[in-house]
Amino acid sequence: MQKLIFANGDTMPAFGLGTWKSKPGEVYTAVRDAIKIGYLHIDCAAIYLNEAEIGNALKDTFAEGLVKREDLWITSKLWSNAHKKEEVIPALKKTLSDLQLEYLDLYLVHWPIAFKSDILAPRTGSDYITLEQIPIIETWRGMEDSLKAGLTKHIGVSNFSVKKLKELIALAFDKPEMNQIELHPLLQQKEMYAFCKNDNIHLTAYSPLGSKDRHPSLKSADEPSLFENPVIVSIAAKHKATTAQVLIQWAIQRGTAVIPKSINPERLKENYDAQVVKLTDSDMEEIGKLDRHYRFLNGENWTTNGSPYTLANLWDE
Ligand code: NDP
Ligand code: 1BO
Repeated sequence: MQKLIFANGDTMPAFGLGTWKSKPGEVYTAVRDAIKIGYLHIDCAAIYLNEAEIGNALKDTFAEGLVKREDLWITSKLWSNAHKKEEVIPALKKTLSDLQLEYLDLYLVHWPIAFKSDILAPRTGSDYITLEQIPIIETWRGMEDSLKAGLTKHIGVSNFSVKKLKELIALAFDKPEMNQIELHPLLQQKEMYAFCKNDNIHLTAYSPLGSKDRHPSLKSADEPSLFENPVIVSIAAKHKATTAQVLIQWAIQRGTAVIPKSINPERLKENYDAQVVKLTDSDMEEIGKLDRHYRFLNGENWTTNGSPYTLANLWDE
């Protein structure tokens, strides 16, 4: 399995399991099936509201002796209602308690967007807190404290622009080691990719298959389908692979981590087996031409009903 190497020598399996939208009642089996197949990296988040069930799956898997804690890479994310410095460690401790773990491998600031502490999903402008009121560096000091306390081995961010990364790096004592962002052939983020490569920040590709099970309120009309893209379809046919496998292996061959979500045992195996598909330089070049800066998760949901956030100040583009 391809690995991403961190500055201290720790290695993160490039291929992992996404768990957003995997409901309690589904995610226990999905995580157990995945680990039986060979998955060693699970992507979690407090806001997925399923960490307690993932914790049960991990506990039972460890008890069976299938894998040891140190064999797995577990990521989780700080939700936007705990951005005050003093809220970070309690939020991480809740995640650890739900996951029944002593430590995370990686803890990420989920979005560069803040809400009031009692808000899970903002409805009106007054539910939000601006980044002027709680600057990212304040949240980051809490992340640095959680690293110092040994509650996580690495810290990073998610959905950050190059501009926000630069501002954070300028003030951070401990640099972010990861930016988890939407990445797939229609959104290749080449400037971000080059910046992160140069600054030794790893990238994780989320929604690598186009996130088709998102709630309709998060979908745009006439979304393109990665699965029906003729270039991907034809490369898949050439390799006797599936389109999902080509999408996953494209991310791995780019040197990023990739975390496709599935709760279906056949698709979990299919996605895992993507790692044996080898794309040629010319396949990578053809896919490289598909970029159209198309976001499936475009962030519009954070910008309505009087929110102080806009697409321009979220993505800085
Ligand atoms: P994905 O792009 O992984 O797509 C998931 C969808 O694809 C589901 O409907 C799944 O269905 C289906 N699917 C999975 N495998 C296959 C296959 N081989 N063939 C056909 N369909 C397939 O979407 P996500 O948005 O879930 O992204 C992946 C993960 O990234 C998330 O689960 C989460 O962990 C992370 N993420 C992080 C974000 C962030 O803000 N940091 C934002 C978005 C995602 P089924 O389950 O039935 O197989
Ligand atoms: C609001 C979507 C979060 C997925 O990680």
